[in-house]
Amino acid sequence: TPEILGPGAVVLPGLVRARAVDLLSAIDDIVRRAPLRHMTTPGGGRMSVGMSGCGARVWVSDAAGYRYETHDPRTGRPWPPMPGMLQDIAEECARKAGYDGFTPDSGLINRYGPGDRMGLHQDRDERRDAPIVSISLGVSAVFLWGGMTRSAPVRRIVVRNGDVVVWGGPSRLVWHGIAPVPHAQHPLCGDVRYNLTFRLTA
Ligand code: MD5
Ligand code: FE
Repeated sequence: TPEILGPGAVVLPGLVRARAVDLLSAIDDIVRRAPLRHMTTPGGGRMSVGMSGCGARVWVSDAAGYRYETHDPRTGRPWPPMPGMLQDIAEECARKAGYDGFTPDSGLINRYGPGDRMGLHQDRDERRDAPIVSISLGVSAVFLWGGMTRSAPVRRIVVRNGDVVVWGGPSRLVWHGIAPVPHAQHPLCGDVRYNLTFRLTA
């Protein structure tokens, strides 16, 4: 039973849970070729989340700012291509949320260890006329769903292994984040939470 978060924003609980093992093995393949790393923010902070990705372009952050890059700055190589399975799952998730024909060109991987978090932010660096599909794997976390301004009230939504969140349209620029991930164990991931987000960047 989908839950509506707001206009254009939907939670699809457990939609990909039966495919979690395949998704985690796709993540493993990608991070073997493009290792997870802690990016630096323009303000000089170190992100607690480990990041990598696949597809034509992947989001990076460093002292110069936020942007999408075609090559992994750490290896100098192009990012691993997006596996067809991931492309297909992202398209299916978007369709079930009411967005037909979503063809992401970027798959971002976020890895959260115990206590890691992502502060409230907006995703402003990619196409805003396309939705974002987010898949949660491993340890449960609390997703922070704010409003159109930084100071709007925040809803707390538990996201579990296999849950999918899709948002676009009027909700595309909603402020959001992830509360510190609890010290917990998941049979497939140990004490780790992974988030996969699919976006259109060009
Ligand atoms: C995560 N990732 O679980 C979080 C939340 C990110 C990011 O925020 O930018 O990689 S995934 C849910 C999400 C992502 C992007 C936008 C919105 C929600 N939203 O507008 O509500 O690692
Ligand atoms: Fe985000």
